[in-house]
Amino acid sequence: MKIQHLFYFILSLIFASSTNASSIIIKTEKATFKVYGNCGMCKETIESALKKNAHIKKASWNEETKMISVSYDPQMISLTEIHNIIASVGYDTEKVKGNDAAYKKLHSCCQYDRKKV
Ligand SMILES: [Cu+2]
Repeated sequence: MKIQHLFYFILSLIFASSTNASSIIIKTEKATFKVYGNCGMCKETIESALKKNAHIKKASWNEETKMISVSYDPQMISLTEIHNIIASVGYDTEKVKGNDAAYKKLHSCCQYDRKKV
């Protein structure tokens, strides 16, 4: 009898958690910020680095304005982490300085003018 009770208890737990899970709406947050770069190749490098992350739904960098628009799941990834991904492939964002080694490996046309620190 006790085992049966336990069974129903577990069953109700599973039910409760699954209904809970389905009620969580996946929220997508949007952000736009500056990323320093030059050309279409930069665009490709920046966007493909971001798109490798499953929690970033959209990434689009504008060559003229140097602004990137991202859509992401804020419960899974923070905006700071997004800045860090871009920095890791060699690009400066308005918040995070790009990785120097990665910057040096960029194609010469992609080695945008950096602010002298
Ligand atoms: Cu480039």
